[in-house]
Amino acid sequence: MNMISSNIRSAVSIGFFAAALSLGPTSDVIATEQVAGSLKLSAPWIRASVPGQVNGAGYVQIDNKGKQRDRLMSATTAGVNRVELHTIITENGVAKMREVTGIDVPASGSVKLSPGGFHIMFLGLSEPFKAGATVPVTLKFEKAGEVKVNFEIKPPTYNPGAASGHGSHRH
Ligand SMILES: [Cu+2]
Repeated sequence: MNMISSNIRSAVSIGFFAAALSLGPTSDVIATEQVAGSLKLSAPWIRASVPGQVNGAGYVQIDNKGKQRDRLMSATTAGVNRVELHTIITENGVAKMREVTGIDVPASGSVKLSPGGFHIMFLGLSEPFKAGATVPVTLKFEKAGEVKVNFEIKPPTYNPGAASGHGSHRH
């Protein structure tokens, strides 16, 4: 019986990686933008793990065309112990991560999850995040409900905030 259950477990795990690999060639098409109700989710990405790293962070731009505020309540994905929503605060010159209960998306406005601020925290990775793969994440919003988003894994050196001035765009 032990042998059977261990065979099943490895079959599931191989299936997971085959699915992840098959998304690779089309990831540019599916990962750039997604609309859910009045929300638009753009450029979802996760920083690739460096050796020894067991946690990871995900980022995405969320625009709200609606007249009502929405709120990101939680996120889930396979292959991690726990997913939390975090922000970064600075106390006495030291940046620290803090869990938040939700991230508001203002009416007719936007919120950008980005390095140095709000992020989706993946805790206890069963496998490292490898650049070039995608991670399917389900985001749960108060009003828009559940939205499945494919996060693209970018190299550890990727930092879109440093390379362009688009981060300051606001409405
Ligand atoms: Cu964090």
